[in-house]
Amino acid sequence: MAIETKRSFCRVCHAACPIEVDVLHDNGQSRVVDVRGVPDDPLFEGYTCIKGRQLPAQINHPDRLRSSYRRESDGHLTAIASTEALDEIAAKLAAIIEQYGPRAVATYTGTGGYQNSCALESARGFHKGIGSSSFYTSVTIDQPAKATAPLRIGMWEAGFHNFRDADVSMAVGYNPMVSSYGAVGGLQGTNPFTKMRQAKARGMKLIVVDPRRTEMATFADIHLQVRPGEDAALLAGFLNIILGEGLHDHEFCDQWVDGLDRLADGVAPFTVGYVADRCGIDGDDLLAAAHMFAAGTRGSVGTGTGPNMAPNSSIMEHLTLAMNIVCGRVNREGDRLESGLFLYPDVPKRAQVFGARDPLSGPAHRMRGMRGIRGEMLSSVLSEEILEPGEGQIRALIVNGGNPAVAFPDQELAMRSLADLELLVVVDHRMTSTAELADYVIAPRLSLERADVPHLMDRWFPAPYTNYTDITVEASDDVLNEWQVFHGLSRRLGTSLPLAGGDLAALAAPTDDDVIDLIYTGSRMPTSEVRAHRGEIHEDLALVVVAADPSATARFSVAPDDVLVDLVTVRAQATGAEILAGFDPAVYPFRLVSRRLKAVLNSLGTELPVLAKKGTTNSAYMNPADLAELGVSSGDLVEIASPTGAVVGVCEAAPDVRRGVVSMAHSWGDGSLSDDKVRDIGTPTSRLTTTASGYDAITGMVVLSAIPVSVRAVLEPV
Ligand SMILES: Nc1nc2c(c(=O)[nH]1)N[C@H]1C(S)=C(S)[C@@H](COP(=O)(O)OP(=O)(O)OC[C@H]3O[C@@H](n4cnc5c(=O)[nH]c(N)nc54)[C@H](O)[C@@H]3O)O[C@H]1N2
Ligand SMILES: Nc1nc2c(c(=O)[nH]1)N[C@H]1C(S)=C(S)[C@@H](COP(=O)(O)OP(=O)(O)OC[C@H]3O[C@@H](n4cnc5c(=O)[nH]c(N)nc54)[C@H](O)[C@@H]3O)O[C@H]1N2
Ligand code: SF4
Ligand SMILES: [Mo]
Repeated sequence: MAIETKRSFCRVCHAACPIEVDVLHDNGQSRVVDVRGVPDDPLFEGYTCIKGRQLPAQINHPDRLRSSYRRESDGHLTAIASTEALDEIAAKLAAIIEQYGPRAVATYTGTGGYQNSCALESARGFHKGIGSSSFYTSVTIDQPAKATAPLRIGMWEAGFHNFRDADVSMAVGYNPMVSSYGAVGGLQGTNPFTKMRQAKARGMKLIVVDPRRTEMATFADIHLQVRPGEDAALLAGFLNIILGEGLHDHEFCDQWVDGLDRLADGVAPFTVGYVADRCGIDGDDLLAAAHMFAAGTRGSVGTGTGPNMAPNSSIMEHLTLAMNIVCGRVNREGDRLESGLFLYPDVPKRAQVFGARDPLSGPAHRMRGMRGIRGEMLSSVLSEEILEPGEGQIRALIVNGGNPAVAFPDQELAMRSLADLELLVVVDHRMTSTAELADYVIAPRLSLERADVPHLMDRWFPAPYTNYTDITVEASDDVLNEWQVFHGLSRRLGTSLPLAGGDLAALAAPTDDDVIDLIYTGSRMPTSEVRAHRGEIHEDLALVVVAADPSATARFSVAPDDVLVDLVTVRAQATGAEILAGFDPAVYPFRLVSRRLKAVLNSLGTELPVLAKKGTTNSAYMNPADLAELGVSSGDLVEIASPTGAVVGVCEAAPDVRRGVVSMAHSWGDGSLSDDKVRDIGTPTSRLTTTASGYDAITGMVVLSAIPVSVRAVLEPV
């Protein structure tokens, strides 16, 4: 028996915290027994969270799926070899492509797939090979306006100001202390509490806009505890103050911005009194926050899932970018960028605008005139693409580390569509509500069984930092890295799987490292060098902004016609909730907002004993005064109803939640569409959401936060 300690990084969420892993070697068998942070890591300084520290429990879990399964005609699942599963799936895909064409084959890469640097790109390559545009990911039910808003307004090649040297930072609806997510230019989840304390110590001012007094808001100089769903009006109000008082960066705007006067006119009706009233905040606080932001010299405003899931998300994101632009919060020549962007091509970062373009340029959906974004189709439309007969109907779906049965909008519709498929393949290590509907389940290698690079954080690390992990422990079961699924299918179908460096399908038996090399071919730092620099900051390789091309003429477009129309539309609403059909303010006085919980990652977590101790239900957190008015106490059941659905939740008094707000995590419960077991498994808030109204005209994003709801006590027993 011997214990070997290895370095790796956690991939439960995107944050990629470096870890030390103890592997016990005993009788030819290897087992992960402990995981800790790495105290001498220069960026994370030992930081990990409770989820990451449960990696041994996850990898060794008795219920973990360790082989592939096939659904038999009597409905039960039989364990089969993965090669047999891939043979049968490939044969079915070939028949579906033959009968309906390649568009009928879709994949959906969810949050689980996203944590593997090889999963997403191999799925994308698989689609290119078979010629199917039906490529879906969780991005389009997360914050799709982040991809489209910069197209509509234009981009600054060198990006907005960073957090590390900001003298003011404004966070609209994100909470990195729990989520590890940070808006671009915001606090990233690499040791967030320490980094926030350091920023405050150097005098940074913080403005937080959130209906909840979040862990982040406790550090704020000004916390605008807004009524949810009115952020577009709020940001228009900020711009009205800034432009009205001439607090913007005149010189920068003269050189780089088109439409400033039109924007000023467009936001003029969003007066302090109007906005304060609509958002339920104090007008003086709004003025103080706008002055505080404008008085800064460095630092930016960024948004998270809260406002991006709320009504009016595209115009909200546009106004956020516009605030940074008019205040000139862009990196100038000679400025240093935070991250090193080592895994992506070495493109010089110039101090100039990349002009606006049509955000609606992706492949067409068959519904509502929607279009995909940057080569991806919209997950908010996937259920309808499955159910709607006719040419292009989706008949086969490969779910790659996702759980649409509880995560997709309109749970009833999502369940019906999953059941309607001719072929559903789920790659997951757990028997999720989605896997329960699958024709085939393929068990994946888990993170410590894969080689990887931190492909998401490479763009977001607040320092030019690289990391890499080998396979920490060899998997002993018949489990596959996600790329092996797509590689195996492509080879059986005889199609290519193009990656940046060549065709993966041309290789008979590639390794994880071969795949990483093919995906990141042409990267700023060659993968061979990345492998040699694990957990290192490269100050000497920091990206420094270069001068604009003297011939650069592109300018930001802050007030195109459609933005002005959007502003008129928002101003005409009494509340953002109006965009949902069936909304009646008298019937639905509350707003249900999304949130993240420390111990779980969307639907992942409570299968692990330590995490289950943190709670087995997604409590409906509400202000104690609201509970008192409803005549309920913590632990009581409440029925929460929106215009299109209802759930039963367990309420919990939370003084940090604004009155009139229900703060509840998503993707809990199961596919049963009932809440008999709500105390044990929670309930999916997706049942309260709809794809039929309120969706964003550009991104198709549906309202997943600031959902208008009624709340009433439920008499037990349920
Ligand atoms: N109402 C409402 N709906 C929402 C949201 C909300 O706030 N409110 N949030 C939205 C957002 S932001 C997102 S991202 C989506 C989430 O939607 P999904 O990504 O579809 O849901 P998850 O529960 O994260 O599913 C991830 C799955 O990956 C599996 N998994 C974990 N590790 C691995 C691995 O290594 N390999 C494989 N193959 N699988 C693995 C897990 O077991 C889990 O079942 O939900 C969206 N839906
Ligand atoms: N521990 C943990 N970490 C996670 C996840 C998890 O489930 N658990 N999920 C991961 C995923 S998939 C994602 S996308 C990221 C998301 O990362 P974040 O965007 O940081 O997500 P949250 O922590 O939910 O923060 C959203 C905040 O928005 C607020 N909010 C809700 N509605 C509104 C609104 O209408 N207006 C305003 N201004 N605020 C509003 C909520 O109160 C909440 O504090 O987190 C990732 N990290
Ligand atoms: S924040 Fe937690 S779950 Fe995410 S990578 Fe770090 S340790 Fe893992
Ligand atoms: Mo997400």
